[in-house]
Amino acid sequence: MKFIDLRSDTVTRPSQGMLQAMVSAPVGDDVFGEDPTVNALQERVASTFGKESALFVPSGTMGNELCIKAHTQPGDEIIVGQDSHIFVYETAGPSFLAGVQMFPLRGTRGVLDVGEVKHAIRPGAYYMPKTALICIENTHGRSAGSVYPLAEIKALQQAALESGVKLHMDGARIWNASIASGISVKDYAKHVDSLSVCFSKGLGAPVGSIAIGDREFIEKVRKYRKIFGGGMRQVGILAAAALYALDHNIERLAEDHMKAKLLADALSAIPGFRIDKNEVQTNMVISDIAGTGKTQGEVLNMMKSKGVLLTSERHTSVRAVTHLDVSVDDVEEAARQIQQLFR
Ligand code: TLP
Repeated sequence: MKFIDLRSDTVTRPSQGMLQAMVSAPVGDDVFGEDPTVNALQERVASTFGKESALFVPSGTMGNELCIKAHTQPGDEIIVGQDSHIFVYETAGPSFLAGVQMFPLRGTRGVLDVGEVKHAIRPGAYYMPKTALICIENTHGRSAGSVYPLAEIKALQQAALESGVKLHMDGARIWNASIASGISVKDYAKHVDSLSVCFSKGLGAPVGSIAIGDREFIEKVRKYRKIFGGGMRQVGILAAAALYALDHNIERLAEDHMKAKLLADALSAIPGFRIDKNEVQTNMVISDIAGTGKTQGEVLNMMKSKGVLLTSERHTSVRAVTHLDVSVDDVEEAARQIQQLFR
């Protein structure tokens, strides 16, 4: 059976063009800083984001965790969204790897309330943890890929500056945010101290993320990357895939966003499915299926039996993510199959 795989935009396979770029990439030992393709990628990304420096890393999780480690000291506190990837899906990495405590704030569609953040920043008493960092996520995965408004980021930057706290953006899907909002990645980056962004999500590369910040910060990240075991050797073959993705796969994200809207319209017409269509701003659709009277597992299995793969989200929802390996026809077919199941 051919599956229409909507579990994540991480499931894409490198295209022929991307594979070609990978096999013909000049490479060298990147732990010595001698891989020309990695160096080209890092320079290009730093310049695109308007920052001094960038460092290629194996995964989005490592990008976030390295930035957290480099911004903090053990015993510090970091403010995170309670629905953020860092808080929910990185298996307490900040506590495990950086020895920091996380202070989760509720947020609305992943957007932290600036007043709450200000209250959460510790006053600097010796008997309290030091607030070192605020982390935000753009787009926000658990809110179906909704975009973090620039005005909110600016307000957080201001609050962070006033308190001597750093601001980090988990920009795993920053290009989806940029295409949807029309705001350049440079304009997002201007208001944060560091970012971790991924080539292995909507951009369709098989592996790879990059940490971005000022030179001194990235030198710290480089040291911790070695400690965390993320120093790689002739990794230009992966950087080549990332460069190819930057050249070919950014503008087309608009098509993924269109496919998500199409799917949201179709699924929201199904009795028992509830979708917050305001959330559907990029390439994800989260449907609350409690109204079908079936469990998440039952719904996912029913869909799978019809060749459509989704994932679970929270307790009673399922998530679909559009990407470059599912066509408009595939998405229409998936919608048809799901509609038939629940008619
Ligand atoms: N997210 C995955 C799952 O882990 C949930 C997905 O399918 O969406 N930040 C954000 C916002 C992410 O969504 C992800 C991956 C990461 C970081 C981590 O990236 P990787 O998987 O490369 O470590």
